[in-house]
Amino acid sequence: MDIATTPTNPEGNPELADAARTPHEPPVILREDYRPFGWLVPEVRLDFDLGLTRTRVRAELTVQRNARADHADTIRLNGDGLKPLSVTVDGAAADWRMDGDDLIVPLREDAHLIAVETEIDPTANTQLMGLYASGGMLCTQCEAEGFRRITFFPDRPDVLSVYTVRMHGPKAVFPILLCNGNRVAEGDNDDGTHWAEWNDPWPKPSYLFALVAGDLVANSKPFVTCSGREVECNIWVRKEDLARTDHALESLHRSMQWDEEVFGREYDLDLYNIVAVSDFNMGAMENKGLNVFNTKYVLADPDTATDADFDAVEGVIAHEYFHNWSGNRVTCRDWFQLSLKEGFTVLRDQLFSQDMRGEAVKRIEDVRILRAAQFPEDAGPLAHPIRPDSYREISNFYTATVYNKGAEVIRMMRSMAGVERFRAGTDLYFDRHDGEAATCEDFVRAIEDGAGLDLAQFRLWYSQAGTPRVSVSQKVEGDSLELTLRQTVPATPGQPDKQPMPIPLRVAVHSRAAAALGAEQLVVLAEAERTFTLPLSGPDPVVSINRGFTAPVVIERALDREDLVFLAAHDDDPFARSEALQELAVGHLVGTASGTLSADQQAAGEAAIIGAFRSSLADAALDDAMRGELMMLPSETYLFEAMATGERKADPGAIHAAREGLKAAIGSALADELGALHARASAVPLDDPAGRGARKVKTQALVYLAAADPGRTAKLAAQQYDAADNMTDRQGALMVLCGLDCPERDERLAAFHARYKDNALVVDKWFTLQALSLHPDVIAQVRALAEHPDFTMRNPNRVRSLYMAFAGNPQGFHDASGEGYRMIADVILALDPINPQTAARFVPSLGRWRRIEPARAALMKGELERIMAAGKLSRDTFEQVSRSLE
Ligand code: 0A1
Ligand code: ZN
Repeated sequence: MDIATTPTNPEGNPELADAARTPHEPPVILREDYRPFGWLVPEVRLDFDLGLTRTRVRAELTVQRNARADHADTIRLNGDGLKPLSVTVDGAAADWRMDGDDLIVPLREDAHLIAVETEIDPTANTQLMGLYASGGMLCTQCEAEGFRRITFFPDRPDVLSVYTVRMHGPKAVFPILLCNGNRVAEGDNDDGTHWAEWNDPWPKPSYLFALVAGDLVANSKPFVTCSGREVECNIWVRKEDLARTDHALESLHRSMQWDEEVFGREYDLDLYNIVAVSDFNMGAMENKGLNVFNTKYVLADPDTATDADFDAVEGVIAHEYFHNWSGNRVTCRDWFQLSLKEGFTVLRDQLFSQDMRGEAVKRIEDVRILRAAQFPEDAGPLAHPIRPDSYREISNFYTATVYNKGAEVIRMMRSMAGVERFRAGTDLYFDRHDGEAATCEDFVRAIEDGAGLDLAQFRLWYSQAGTPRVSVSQKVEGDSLELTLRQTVPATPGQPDKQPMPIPLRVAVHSRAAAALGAEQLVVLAEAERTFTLPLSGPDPVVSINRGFTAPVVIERALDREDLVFLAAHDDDPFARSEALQELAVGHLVGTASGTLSADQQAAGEAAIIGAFRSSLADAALDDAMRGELMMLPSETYLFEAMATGERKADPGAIHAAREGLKAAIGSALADELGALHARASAVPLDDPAGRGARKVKTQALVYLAAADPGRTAKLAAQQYDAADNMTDRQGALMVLCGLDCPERDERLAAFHARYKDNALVVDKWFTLQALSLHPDVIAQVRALAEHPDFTMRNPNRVRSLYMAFAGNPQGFHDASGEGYRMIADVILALDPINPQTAARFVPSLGRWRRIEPARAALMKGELERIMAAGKLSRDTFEQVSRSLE
């Protein structure tokens, strides 16, 4: 069924909606059906009587007729699993009724006060949406539609209210009571309970509401804003975690400063609270003045967190902080506009991290993520535009497309406008829409007006799904180069025909013979085909294209091996250098896996890659952080994408064998150089400014050496493990050991668990390292780990640490027996009744079946059909599985 055309509408005629679906088929919500809500809710008062298994909620809503909406004689208050205990309008019992989960209240006048009481059981809330218990504390998650699990409310982002919240509960259980905004009053009662009242002066949608009650301590440090206001910044954690919060607090301060300097945004409350919780479906949540974070993105010290973990903490802290303007002060009109806040905020956090840690390496990392997560999504059954047109369950649209491609689309506007004009555009956007619930169209118009760009055709990036492919051909004409670019945007579900989109590409024409580098310029390919005339910098021109990855596209071209080697060694754009090496490896590996290379081509390809590796190992001008990037081969997922073009399908077994073969060839040809690199890097102390890069290449060296000589490398990896004074080295060594069949593996795994058994985040690493390993028995090992006393389906981090890691292990997941597929399907079925949001996130791995060779494809599809046949699926899982089978 084509979901985009299913004739159902939740705000429309309920009889029609019900008739159009089977009992298990949730309705489709369409972007074009948006209507303003009939009522404004300028003020909300909430009163919580808190308990872990019983919380009473009394809500008072001041409502006023919305002059901009059609007249309504009722108000629909969304609910999810709630029963109204009492409903009054202006103090008198109301004549309410239920429509499904929603409460319908008749209203006659233009303004009313509605009061509703509900009761909830936070401990029974395993979905972790709404108010739930985690490790003895209470916390909330309301985005996207969790507030309706707390109280009846118009739970949509275009209803903005000022909240006043009173919390009351036993002081011994909940010594700390937090909510959005500022604490305005607090007090103790004689019966061992206490209370606090909070007020948030900034009108906000219900999805930004948050409440936390628990036994917490804070790491605090004030931040003074550019206008001289002091902001109290707190990171709240359990007492035993306090020592690992400095990095998060410093990251928050750096983010606050950066947003003032780079986007002109100042913080707007006197308090900024961040709370870490160990049960959380996602990374973190930007609730106004009270962010709730997964512990994974708060806690870090060198003994328990890797360098990559430190970066992730900094990036997520920044992301949530930046939402205060891009998301909270200017929010989304409806959930179809999600990329308005998410795409923009991802771009902002990427630019921040580039400034903190270096542009080139961060850009390479971000592109790697885009290719690993978003390109496959855009090429599969779940492809959708960054501004989707329909959904059944909005939680399924917190995707790499909305987030990461959304960021790339805004980055393209920035590249076309230039940094200063782009800033004028974002200034205008914030000025124009402050306090509003805006649309993607509002954003584009503000950039057009503020930056002086014509984005008429560019808007197609918001409505068309699919990764454009740009093919390149070239011809020398006198002293110029004629560069012909052709674009196609592939068909995606519901979008068979596409129009050409403006594609900005930074290009330079180098000369191999003269070893000369050409000047860079920006070209914009807006037509299906166009020829650009560019100056030559000498004979033998080599085009460096999509430098810095200006556009999220696939470049198709057949460059000579020698040209790629030249670019890998000499291009002045570091991104383009790494790209050339990737291109070299992709061509060789896909050719090897599909059996299209002659023995000579095979040998020459391998020699070229080894030569390029040797040059980057020897290049004294490179720092280790960049060298580490150049040493990374394309991932197997990315190789699947490259192999599955046209009629050709991806063969996971052949790709895996080709990639492992290349690793072994590199490891044996460069054994001396890699051994020397490992020794040099091992001598760099932890706190040395060069330490991070050194740690990165140290483990990289082990990876190649292990593929070539497992026995010797097991000893070296065990030495690295034993000598480690930080988690980066320890985890790197253990990762390599996990793929080997040797006694060192089991000994170090046991030692690691014994050392960290009380630290949940590190135990997660212990599960992940084994689930991701190259060990031939990985499936049996994962099965055994699921029986380990530390494993539980109730904690999303733990579930992901084992099963999400396994679903991302190409060798195990794509085992020809189909056992990997079965295991993931079993997880989806077991998890769906407990936590549907997390269950549905496993579906895309099976959903890629159409691009995989027929034997495995049949097994994958069979598992999806088995899930579908089980019936009684959540909205989340139903939507993902049904789209994957269409
Ligand atoms: N807005 C958050 C992401 C988020 C979305 C849904 C959630 O529900 C479980 C939680 C968090 C962000 O972009 O950081
Ligand atoms: Zn976000």
